Order: sequence, then C-alpha cells, then structure tokens
Amino acid sequence: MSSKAVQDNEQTHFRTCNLCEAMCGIVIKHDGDKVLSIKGDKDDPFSQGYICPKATALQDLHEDPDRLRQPVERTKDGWKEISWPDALDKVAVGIKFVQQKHGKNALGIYLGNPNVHNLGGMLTIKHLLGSIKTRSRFSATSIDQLPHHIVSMHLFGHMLRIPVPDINRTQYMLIIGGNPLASNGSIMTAPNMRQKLKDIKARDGKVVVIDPRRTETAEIASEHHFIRPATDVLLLLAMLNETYAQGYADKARLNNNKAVSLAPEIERIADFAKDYSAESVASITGIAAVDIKRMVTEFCEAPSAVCYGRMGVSVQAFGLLSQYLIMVINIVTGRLDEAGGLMFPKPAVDVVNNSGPGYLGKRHSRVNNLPDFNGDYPVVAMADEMLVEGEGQLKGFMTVAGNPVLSTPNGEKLDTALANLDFMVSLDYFINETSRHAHIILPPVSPLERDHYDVTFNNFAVHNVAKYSKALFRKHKKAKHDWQIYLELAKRLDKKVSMATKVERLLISVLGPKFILDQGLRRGPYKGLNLKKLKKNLHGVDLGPLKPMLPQALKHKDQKIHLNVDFYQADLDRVQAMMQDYDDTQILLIGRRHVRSNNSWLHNSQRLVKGKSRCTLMLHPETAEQHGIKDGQDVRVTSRVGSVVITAEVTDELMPGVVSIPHGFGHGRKGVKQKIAQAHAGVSVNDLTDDTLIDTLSGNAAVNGVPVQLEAVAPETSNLDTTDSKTDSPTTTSDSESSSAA
Ligand SMILES: Nc1nc2c(c(=O)[nH]1)N[C@H]1C(S)=C(S)[C@@H](COP(=O)(O)OP(=O)(O)OC[C@H]3O[C@@H](n4cnc5c(=O)[nH]c(N)nc54)[C@H](O)[C@@H]3O)O[C@H]1N2
Ligand SMILES: Nc1nc2c(c(=O)[nH]1)N[C@H]1C(S)=C(S)[C@@H](COP(=O)(O)OP(=O)(O)OC[C@H]3O[C@@H](n4cnc5c(=O)[nH]c(N)nc54)[C@H](O)[C@@H]3O)O[C@H]1N2
Ligand code: SF4
Ligand SMILES: [Mo]
Repeated sequence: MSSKAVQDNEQTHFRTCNLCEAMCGIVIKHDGDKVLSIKGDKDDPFSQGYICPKATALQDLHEDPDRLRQPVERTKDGWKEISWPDALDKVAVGIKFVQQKHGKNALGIYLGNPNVHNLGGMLTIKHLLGSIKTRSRFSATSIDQLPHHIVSMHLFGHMLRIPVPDINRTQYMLIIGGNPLASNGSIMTAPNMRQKLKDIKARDGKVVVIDPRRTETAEIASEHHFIRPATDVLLLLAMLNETYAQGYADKARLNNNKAVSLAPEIERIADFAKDYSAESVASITGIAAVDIKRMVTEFCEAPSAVCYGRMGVSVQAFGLLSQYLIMVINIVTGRLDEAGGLMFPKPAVDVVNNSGPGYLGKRHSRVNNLPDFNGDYPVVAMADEMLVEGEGQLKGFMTVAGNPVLSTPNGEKLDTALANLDFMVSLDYFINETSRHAHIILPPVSPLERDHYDVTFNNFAVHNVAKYSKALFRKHKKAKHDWQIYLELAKRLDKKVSMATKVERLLISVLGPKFILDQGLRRGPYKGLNLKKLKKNLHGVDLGPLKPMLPQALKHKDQKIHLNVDFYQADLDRVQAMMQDYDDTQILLIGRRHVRSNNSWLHNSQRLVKGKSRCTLMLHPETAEQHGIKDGQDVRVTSRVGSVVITAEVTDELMPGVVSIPHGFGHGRKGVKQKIAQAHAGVSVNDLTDDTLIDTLSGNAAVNGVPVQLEAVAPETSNLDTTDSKTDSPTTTSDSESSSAA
C-alpha cells in the first residue's frame, strides 16, 4: 500500500517531530508522495529551526520496507498477511477466548512509550481499555517517570501537575542523572539543549552535572561530579541538611517563601535529613564534603536556580525518595514557581483538569504484591504474572506501541513467558523482539499519515506554545490509525455500552479524534484558541514564557502543598540499611542514550545506525585493568539474572567501578524481521537488569546501579557464544530463545 500526498501540488509541509519529547518544528519538502528532505523549521516559535539527526528517521520509518502495512498472522508456515476485518475478528475471538475461559484479568495489556507521542492514541485509548475491562495493566511509566507522578500527586494533588525547569531564565541548573544533550530533554520539553545550556553559561550562570559518566552534557557544563550509581539519595539528603545548616532555610527566609507558606508540614523538613552530613555521605557517593557544601552555597546564593533529576535518579532503587528530595530542596530554597526555578507549564489543552489525580497502591500485584499506580501494575511484575500458576494468571496479552522484551528488566524471562501464552496481539509497526510472539500484529499508519498535536509534552514545555500539524500523506483507505484499531476492537468486544459512549465513538469515527482536541482547546485556559486558529498558524502559536501558578495550580481541596512527610520518612530505614551494608567494591551497571537512537525502535534506519557499533560496554581504564580487559575485547557481563558478551570500550568518561551499556539493542533474537537492526544487533542490557531490583516505595524498576561481574573473554570462546550467525555482534548466552515466531 502506498500513501498519497494530501494535495499533490503542495510541496512544503510544516509539522512537529513526534519522536521524542522536544517537539521540534520541521519542514518537509516533498514531491507528491515522495519525501525530499526534512529540515528544522526556523519559523517555529518554540524550536526556531533546531532538529536532531533523528528527524530524518521519520522518512526512513515511512519508507521502511520492513514496516508492516497490513495485519499479519503467525502460522506454522510463517507470517501471512491477512485482511483487516479478518485480523480484527480473530483478535476479538482470541481476547474473548482468554477472558471467558480464565476471567477478564487473565488478559494483560502493556502500553509502550510511543503512545504518549500519538494524538489519536492518547485521546481514545480509554475506549480500548474500557472494552477489554482488565485490571492487568502495565506501561512503560514504571520503568521511567513514575516517581515524578507520585511526588506531584502527593504534593500538588495531581499526577500530571509536574513543574519543569525554567531553563530559559535560570542562573544555576543542577542536573542529576539526566543527559539532555543525548536525550534532548525529558520532563522538560526544550529543543536545542546545547544552546540553552550554553546560554546559561553565557549569562554568567552555572550548569552543574551529577552523573557516573562524564556525558555529552557534562562536557559542556561548568562543573561535573561523578557519583556512585543509586547513591543520589544520600547526596540529596546531605544537600537538604546543608541548606538548613548554612542558614538558607531559616525561619525568616522561609516566611518570605511563597511555596513554603502553602506547605503546612514545612517545619518537619528541618529535621528530615539531620542524620546526613556532607561528611557522612562523601565516601559512598564519591563526592567530597567540601564540594557538596559549596554546591549548596552556590545554589542558594544564585539569583535563580533549579535542581532537576531525570532517568538516572528516577529509575534506581531510591527513585521516589530522590525525586521527593529534589522537589523539597527546590521548595525550601524558594525555587518553586519562581522565574528561573521550577515552574508549572500552562498548556493549551489542560490535561490536569481533564484527568483523575492518580492513586498509589489501591491494589497489589498477585505474585509479588507490588503496588499499582493509577491502575497500572509495575512492569517488573509482568513476567511472573504470566509464569506463576494460579487464579488470576495471565493467559493472554496485548502490547500497544511497546517492546518490553528489550525495554523491561529481565527481558529473557519475559521473552519466555510471552512464548507460552494462549493468545497475544501486538499493535506495532514491526515484527520485533516482543511482537514476534504475537499471534496477530495490527500495524497502524506511519506518523506522516496522521495529524499531530502534543497533548502530553506541552504539559512539560519550558515555554507555552500550541501547534497542530495535519497529516502529510493521506493514508490508504484500508489502512488504520491506532485510534481506529481501538474503536474496531471496542465495537467487537464491548456491545453493552452507554449511550454517551456510543455517541462519542460515533463522533470520533466520523470526525476523527481532532474533534476532542478542538473541545480541549476551547475549554482550555487560552481564550479564542481552537483548532481553526491552530490550522491557520502552520508554525505554531507562541503563548509566552512560564508564569507563576501558585496557589491556583494546586489540586488539593485545601489548595495547599501536602509534603506527606510520614510516607517519605519511612523510606529512610531503607537508606540506613543501604549505607550500613554498602559494598564499594561492587561493579555497578548503568544505562546510556545516544542522540541517534530512540529506545528500541529506530535501529532499522541505516542513517541512524551507520558507523561504529554503539552497543558497547563502557568502562574506566582502571576497572578494565583490574579485570584484565583491553579496549575492543569481548567481555562477559553477568548479573543475578543473566549474562551477555559485549565489546569493551575503555574510556575515562566512566567513573571507576561503573560500567555502562545502552538499552534498546539485542535484535539478534530469532524471528525478528528488521534487517538493518538485525545487522546492528548488539545485546540487550535488560537481559542483565533484574526484575527483583526495584524501588520498593514506588514499584519503579531499577535499571541503574545493577551489580554485575566482569570477565574478559578469550577470542576463541567468544566466537562459540554467538547464537545467531546473522548478527554482527556478540549475543546473549541464554538458550531460551523462543522459536514461536517463524
Ligand atoms: N536520543 C534519544 N533520545 C531520547 C531517548 C532515546 O532513547 N534516545 N529516549 C527518550 C525517553 S523515553 C526518555 S525517558 C528520555 C530520558 O532522558 P534522560 O533522563 O536525559 O536520559 P539518559 O540519557 O538516559 O540520562 C540518564 C543519565 O543518568 C545517568 N545515571 C545513571 N545512573 C545514575 C545514577 O545512579 N545517578 C545519577 N546521578 N546519574 C545516573 C546516566 O549516565 C545518564 O547520563 O530520553 C528521551 N529521548
Ligand atoms: N535498561 C534500560 N531500560 C530502559 C530504559 C533505560 O534507560 N535503561 N529506558 C526506559 C524508558 S524511559 C522507556 S520510555 C522504555 C521504552 O520502552 P517501550 O515503550 O516498551 O519500547 P520502545 O522501544 O519505545 O518501543 C516502542 C514500540 O512501539 C512501536 N511504535 C512506534 N510508534 C508507534 C505508534 O504510533 N503506534 C504503534 N502501535 N506502535 C508504535 C515501535 O515499532 C516499537 O516496537 O524503555 C525503558 N527501558
Ligand atoms: S530532538 Fe530530534 S527526535 Fe526529538 S523532536 Fe527534535 S528532531 Fe525530533
Ligand atoms: Mo522514557
């Protein structure tokens, strides 16, 4: 199926890149249905011409011959294309079979990251969830930003009321566990991070990075400190303690602090970190006491400042407590809701007032007793829910825009579990490591064939904007949007629906989900803004810099900040235990991202993967020497759950005693059908990360700070380990490769 340009004479198309959170404006030159070039849109008020190398992957994805254009069914003779009506009917039968035989909750569903980058998907997913009616829900949130949601829910009364760094005005930015030069920023939608960080320095401000690796971001920062993985909680406790010790949170100052005046429990914060002096945490964290003290002084003395933490802090054993401390430090130092501090965006579509506040631990997972958040169980619970027999065991599964075999801890275990289900369906573009286990794959249209508006990421934008992009290409009439697949399945699975739901589904199917967007814009905080207006402004509408939003932003009934001190203080016992048992000889594994990669799914673009393999084990020369490892040599890395063989990249970018492997690789598994990705297979770091290593307070996965052992592999043995001759790189040593996909 080929797609047609919406208007044949239209040669220039403006839109927003939806691949990551940065929302860059792009200009696509095209000749009919052929893309000629993709460049940055200089007239986009938000990104002003900036793009990263991934933007061109939109073309590669659109043209990729491996991308499915038609549903496929797995048969004993391999994958066969089937018609949409057949595929949808069979999926409905498969789901009903599982649910009638084993109960509603025996069907699990996993929602992956690209869902939140998909307008139609975001606005209509409730119809899919409402029709399958399962409580066994999982999503990428619990291997990502879950702590941010919980902190915001507790403190501000809503899981999406998340403040972001006012990076355009700050004079001091402390970045803990984020590498925005590679990731382009996260929970901080801000295109062109390099320029933004340089601008801070150019206006005599300071950028300080805390990271076990001297990252691309650390390279251009004013200052960088190595930290032992998963010890950030100690650094943050010491910083909070120092803030009080140095008099920066004395009563007089606090009385002048707007956010503090809204936080009744603030007095209890003075004692929260009293046991954690800078001296007491220096040796474990690896950061000298004098540096910790100076950082606090400089942070507090700066005319404006913000402390920001991302993946490296969120997705580790103390993710939630660390994110809480980051928020508390911003509050007591008067940085919340202040220009140049941590501020609340005001998006044109008000997602906070259009959704529930969130809840933690209403239910617990059957096998491991882990808390749900807002109806999702932690991803680390998924495989056991499939493997452990008993009432409530998962027998069927649906993945929507996700690849959990590569993206969640102990991927091998999940791989095995998925191979043994009664029924599985994937909504995905590709036959990949996860979807190869599906009985049927339903592929939606490409991003260039759909309208776009960022419902999610405008809520995290460092400057308020709004932009609507219509589809560049008209989809083939038989092809389906994600939202159409949801509605088709809902129609087949859910016959007894209320009149209101029926009407809504009818309206969506006739008008498309953009009518919901229009309603959202009209009900939103900007008078006169609607879809028609956005359609006229092809480059987007500038809605101005972030403005103070307290107390109105608070969603608690009493319009106060609830510090929830008891809940967080209880986690200090775990911190104490960690300190007492700390083994500083342990080698710890962390992750990394590269600007030319995007989680597990852009490795089938030749432009992005070309050059030297990026799936390497980075380690410090001292660590290499201790283990007899040479640069370029194969190394066996072993954790509690598995073992991979991977090439060493010896570099002093890494802190001694820490090793790093990027996630999203491991395309050498049998049955994957992505030729370019397979030729750059790499290994999956999540065959090493451990599904029992979690932040118990939140249920979030802990993929950073995983204990591993290293062993240099002699060349002749490393050859024996190659399990798939098609791949060009070392593969996992596990023999549990699934043969369920042809
Ligand atoms: N190019 C590219 N861009 C992306 C993505 C991608 O895969 N590729 N993914 C997107 C997604 S889904 C997300 S969520 C965002 C993530 O955005 P970021 O959070 O900026 O992502 P990372 O590059 O993983 O940065 C995490 C940093 O934490 C460090 N780190 C690891 N462990 C620790 C620790 O214990 N303590 C501290 N202080 N630091 C630690 C790592 O060395 C790394 O530099 O990126 C998004 N953008
Ligand atoms: N060790 C380690 N593991 C990690 C991370 C880490 O830093 N370290 N990062 C974690 C993070 S932050 C995240 S967000 C997760 C991501 O984990 P996932 O969301 O599970 O995986 P992705 O790699 O983003 O895979 C997305 C899938 O969706 C498909 N897809 C893309 N767009 C669409 C669409 O519009 N519709 C449909 N139906 N399908 C689509 C792609 O083909 C791909 O198969 O990985 C996590 N895993
Ligand atoms: S940074 Fe790159 S991938 Fe992210 S939105 Fe911009 S162009 Fe797209
Ligand atoms: Mo993510």
